[in-house]
Parts: sequence; C-alpha cells; structure tokens
Amino acid sequence: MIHKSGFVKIIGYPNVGKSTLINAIIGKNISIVTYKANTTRNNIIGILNLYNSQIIFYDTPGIIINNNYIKKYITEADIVIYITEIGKNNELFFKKININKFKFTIILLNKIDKYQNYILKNEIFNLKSNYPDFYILEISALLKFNINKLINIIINNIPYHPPYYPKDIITDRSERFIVNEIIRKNILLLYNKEIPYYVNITTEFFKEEDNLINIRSLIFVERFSHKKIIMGYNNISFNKLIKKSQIEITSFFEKKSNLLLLIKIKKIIF
Ligand code: GDP
Ligand code: K
Ligand code: MG
Repeated sequence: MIHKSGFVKIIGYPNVGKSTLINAIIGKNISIVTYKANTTRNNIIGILNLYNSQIIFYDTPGIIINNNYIKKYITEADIVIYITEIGKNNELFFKKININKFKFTIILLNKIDKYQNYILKNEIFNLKSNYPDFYILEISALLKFNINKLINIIINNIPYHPPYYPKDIITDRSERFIVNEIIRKNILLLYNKEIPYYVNITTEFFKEEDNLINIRSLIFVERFSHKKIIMGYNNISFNKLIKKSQIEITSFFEKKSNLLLLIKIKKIIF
C-alpha cells in the first residue's frame, strides 16, 4: 500500500493564526478567521486530499478549556502542530500540557511577514535551542509562505494507511454548519459591541438546485435591543450582513446563493 493518512492537531494561543493556517492549507475558508480572540467555537476539521495521501486537520477552539482537555485532544494525533508568533510565552504553554511525549511535534513561527530578518533569525535560534526535539519552521499563513514545505514534512511523518474519509471532501462539517459560520464571522466583524457573543445562528433550510442554492437562516438574539442593533439605522447594517454573507457563501460553494436571513428573539437560559 502506498497511501498515507494521518491526523494533525493544531494548538497554540488565541490569535496566533491557527484558523488562517488551516484555511491556507485547505484553500477555502473552513475555519473562521478574525482579529478577535476566541472566534473558533468548534473543532473544525479540514481535510487535505492529495494523490496518495490524506491529512486531517483539527483546529482547536480558541478558548483553552483546560489543560486536561488539550492533553486528551492531542493524544489522538499523529502530528501536533504548535503555532506561535514572536512575543508568546511558549515555555508556559508547553509546561502546562506536557507535550514532550508525543511522537512528532512541529513548531511553526507564524506571521514572519511582520518582522525584520534579524529578529526572526534570533527567535528561530532560540526556539531551536529550547526545543531541540521538535521540528521548527517559519511561515506566513497569511501569505502562504512555506505552506508546501509544511505539507511535505507532514506527509513524511504520517503512517501508511488508507484514507479515513472519501477523497472528494474537504471538511466533515455540514453545509449548514459552514453557512452558520460565515454568518457568525460577519456578525463578529460588522458589530463592535458585545452583541456577537450573544447570538446563535441556525440554518434551517439549505437546498441546492442546478444553478442556485436557497438558504434560510435564523439569528437568535436575547433582547429586542440586540435585534435593533443588528438591524441598524434603516436596516443598513443588516443588509450589509446579508450581502457580505451571501457573497462568501457563493464563493465557498461555487454557486449562486439566495440567503433569507431572519432575526428572532429567544430567551437563552444559562
Ligand atoms: P487563531 O485564533 O489562532 O485561529 O488565529 P486566526 O487565524 O483567527 O488569526 C488571528 C489574526 O492573525 C487574524 O487577523 C489573521 O489575519 C492574522 N494572521 C494570521 N496569520 C498571519 C500571518 O501569517 N501574518 C499576519 N500578518 N497576520 C496573520
Ligand atoms: K482568532
Ligand atoms: Mg481560530
């Protein structure tokens, strides 16, 4: 058998670029990327299918629930990717999760497009001396620098195994889930207050026809005042939200889409 397959789990502090990396590898926006911390709510799985290999990526939720959770989460991985950037306390992170026992760990120094060469050289030197057992690579997830190199390193270090998933899918997330995530991201970007963290999104209808996808999604809010903020003056914000989401849905599914978006008020019980 010449086929290889493996599970790769991505860990790191919030906002270091975990979601951007998955999207750069898979080539689509599967995982929500914003400049705000804790925007990834679920364990997104992205699948990279190559001719004789399949790599399954997991994006950690931004909120680090607890160390035991992370420990268990990485146990099932063939490869652990710890992604970091300049200025992060890597030692603290590693101390907390006790990563040393794992077979193959890659440390990625991300966002190298932001720094001058001598600063990067210094940081890489430090990482190499502090973590001699780990593979260290500098990347820019945003500019897709060294992404192919990373993929090659991964392929070299995963076992021979038939594919775990059909080779024509890039995520195990449902179409409705993707739509919810696109809407949620745009709410995060369009509204400045704490509103985004109080909404829940449900896509209750998703039907693909020959040339068009018809979608109906609901935004649940807790209060009328929240609904008013989402609508905005003369519905301007809400129309923007619909338009931006629709453009992204069309681009993701590569098909025209018609998004009906409704806001409902629902008491959330904690
Ligand atoms: P996560 O919380 O670890 O998933 O981080 P995200 O992927 O959501 O990224 C957080 C922020 O960092 C976003 O604004 C990204 O655009 C930005 N970012 C990610 N990768 C890079 C990079 O390589 N270079 C630069 N300049 N910014 C990046
Ligand atoms: K983020
Ligand atoms: Mg994320």
